[in-house]
Amino acid sequence: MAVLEHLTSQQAIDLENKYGAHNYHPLPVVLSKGEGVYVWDVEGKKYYDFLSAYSAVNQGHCHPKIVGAMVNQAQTLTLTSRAFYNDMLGRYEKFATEFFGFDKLLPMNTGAEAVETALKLCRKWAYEVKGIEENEAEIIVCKNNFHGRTTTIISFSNDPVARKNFGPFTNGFIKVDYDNLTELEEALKNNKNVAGFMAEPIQGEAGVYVPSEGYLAAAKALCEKYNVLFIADEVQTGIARTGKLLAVHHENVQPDILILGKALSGGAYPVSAVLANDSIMNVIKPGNHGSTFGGNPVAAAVAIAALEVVKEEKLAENAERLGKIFREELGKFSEENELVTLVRGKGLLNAVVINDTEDSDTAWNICMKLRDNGLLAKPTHGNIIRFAPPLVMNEEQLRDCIDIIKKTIAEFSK
Ligand code: IF1
Repeated sequence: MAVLEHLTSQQAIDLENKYGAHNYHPLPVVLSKGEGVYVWDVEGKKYYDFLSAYSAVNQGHCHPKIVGAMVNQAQTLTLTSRAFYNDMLGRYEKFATEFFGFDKLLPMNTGAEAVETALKLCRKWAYEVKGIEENEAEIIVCKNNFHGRTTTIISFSNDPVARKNFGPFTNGFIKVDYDNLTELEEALKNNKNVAGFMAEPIQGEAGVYVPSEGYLAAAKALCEKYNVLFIADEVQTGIARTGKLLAVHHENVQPDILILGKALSGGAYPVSAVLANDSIMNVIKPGNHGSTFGGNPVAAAVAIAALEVVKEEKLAENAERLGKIFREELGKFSEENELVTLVRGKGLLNAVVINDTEDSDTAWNICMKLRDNGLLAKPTHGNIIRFAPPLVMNEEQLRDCIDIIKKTIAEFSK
């Protein structure tokens, strides 16, 4: 078979099953085209995308400005490595640090790499600035976190499927309950070697858990009180997804270290970044950290375009407004449908909790039916369905999707 000849969905699925590692269990749909809020499968069926590649495609599929910037740079200079300077990286670093309000940016590629970078930066700051004894630094994280798939990151995960048989694990992490300030302060008070506290402003994979109002601001204040760095993992919640440029902005919090990924590129290219002020970032010296592709010219061009789109198209404002409609409509629906326990989220990062047991396949079956009805979504853990469309969606499209979701769920009797 010629690599580019047309495939049926089944042929594409069979190829992945035979030649690809089985590290995912995808919904059985084979996509071949994306534009804005829509994707098409290989048979030409059109769908609303309500996952946005886990919030990487906030700007909509194949946004012309982002793709244009990528193609233009790709035809000019793709990669120099950091062994030399290039004319795009400094421009991007200036643009992005001013965009988010930090002194410096360390460019990486994937979210997990940026998380690892933030952890290394935090530890180095603890030894060289705070004065913690070397190799004794502890970083507080939240139970039910998701920060990526590297060995260090799963070391502080409590998801058995993500951890089993991947040991031995990295030490130096303390777990506290999410949205629990008492536990956080206890951990800060009882451990003299705490370097940082890392959290997702909303726990996405755990099921779109929105913390209590004031939690983020109070956590940041506790970090200041105990001279500990507050690290915000905004890989999924950032870039306008929750109705503000960053989810921490709902509480006017500026983290000490900011982690970005996914929609930093609009889903066109792997781009991630760690941002911090000089008092923290300047502990990094030549040779301490790096990456072949980190900060490459294509990533720089794509990220500038992706961030410009966020501002030009007022994506945060749109997410805020449409998210309220989504939660209001699905909230009313949950009052009259026993299968929907509740709806929660911020902006256009929302989840519907299905009234069934953790191990039931109801949520999966609803997503299969949503697929048949022209909308793509996928359950997170157990019985929770995450709904996260591209932020370029308009109200008419959103209301069409709400109708599809309500009609589909109504077809399922408990
Ligand atoms: C998978 C989850 C979402 C993230 C946060 C860092 C990363 C992620 C808050 C790492 C990545 C992705 C990874 C992908 C599915 C998806 C996911 F279901 F896994 F948990 F979104 F919720 N911090 N999340 O959400 O970024 O290295 O992937 O670029 O691994 O299955 P990455």
